[in-house]
Amino acid sequence: MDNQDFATRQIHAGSLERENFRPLVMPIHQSATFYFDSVEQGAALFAGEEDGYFYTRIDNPNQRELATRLAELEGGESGLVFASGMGAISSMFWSLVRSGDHIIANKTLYGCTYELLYEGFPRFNIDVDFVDLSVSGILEKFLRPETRIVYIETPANPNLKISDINYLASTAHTYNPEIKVVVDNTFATPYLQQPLGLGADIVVHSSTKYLNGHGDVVAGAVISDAATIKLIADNGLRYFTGSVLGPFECFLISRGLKTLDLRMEKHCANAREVAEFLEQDKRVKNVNFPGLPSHPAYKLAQKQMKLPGAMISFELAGNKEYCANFVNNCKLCRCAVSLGDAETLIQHPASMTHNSYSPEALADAGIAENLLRISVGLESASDIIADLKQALDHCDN
Ligand code: 7XF
Repeated sequence: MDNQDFATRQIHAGSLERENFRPLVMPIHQSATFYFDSVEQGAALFAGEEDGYFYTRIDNPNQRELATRLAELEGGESGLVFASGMGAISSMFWSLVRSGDHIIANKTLYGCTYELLYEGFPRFNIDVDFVDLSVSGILEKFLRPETRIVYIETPANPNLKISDINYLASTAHTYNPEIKVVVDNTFATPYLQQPLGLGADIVVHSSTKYLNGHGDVVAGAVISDAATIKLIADNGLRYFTGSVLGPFECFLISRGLKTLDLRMEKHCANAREVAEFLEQDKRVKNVNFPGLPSHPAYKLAQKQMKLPGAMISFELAGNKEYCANFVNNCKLCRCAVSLGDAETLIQHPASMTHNSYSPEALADAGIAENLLRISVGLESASDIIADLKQALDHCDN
């Protein structure tokens, strides 16, 4: 080293062997590339003849550990992590569909997923039917030989409709075992609901939400059988989207995941209290929360989910301006999109998360202009309720 130039030494001096530490927590492998022992070893890695890391768009220890943990929690063979929920969803779709295929999707979906299916895929001669898949006995009417994917969110964003995963999976697979039934499990998380165990083939996530839980990361995940995940890794992630999750984001999500059960229990307990408060207030027209006996799928939610979750949507007995006035007067509850954070967040789906829907499509999906959505946080339930109550009182004056 002594006789090397400054420019060389500032890069190489003091380099430690990389494999001899034993940290308890997985370190952040913030490296784009990994060096080979030899040309032959590099070639073997590229050819898939040897397991290991060579480039972070393909694999990285932080990605692999997080994906493996998520797969384990969802009861799947294998997993992949992505730079966003949309990265996960689009990488999954692009890997599985081709021109001429048909997709059956739930009518109620997060706005950008809807846009991908409504605006994006028809450009590539992929036909999509939007169906209210919470209705029992409806799927049979839309299945056809070209159907490749059945896609749902349950509970659905933002109206909290529940679809029967077991019924949808068995109906689709009886018609054609090759059909992939895909469930966006973002609202429930694997702590509350495990779609693969109910017969679904693929689970997708926006890990931005409860999985990370702290509102400081945008990320996504897909979990499925090993062959499907390999296909999505080799196609969707590697060259269709390149939507790779950075090692630091993996680290943060792995950290958040350690408390998923504790957070979900508190989120859900708080949400039940908030939903009960909203339902008894005359200024609230109706409340969508799978944990209320008034929810149309109350029984199914009990069967399919460990707890009813912590997302609530509700219509106020007033117009859009009344709703805006209410939200503008919330103090503790922040007006923001996203969900699953420690902070309680409230937003107006028709103009925010679901503004990609036309007014007709909003009405068809039951997303009224006076519908608000609340992601109940981890604060004290009584403080959240007091804030909502004072904002409602304010609207009356
Ligand atoms: O790409 P993202 O990590 O934002 O995830 C997209 C996504 C996928 N599935 C569901 C059920 C989602 O809710 C989302 C994102 N939803 C946020 C929300 O509804 O507040 C997006 C804020 S515009």
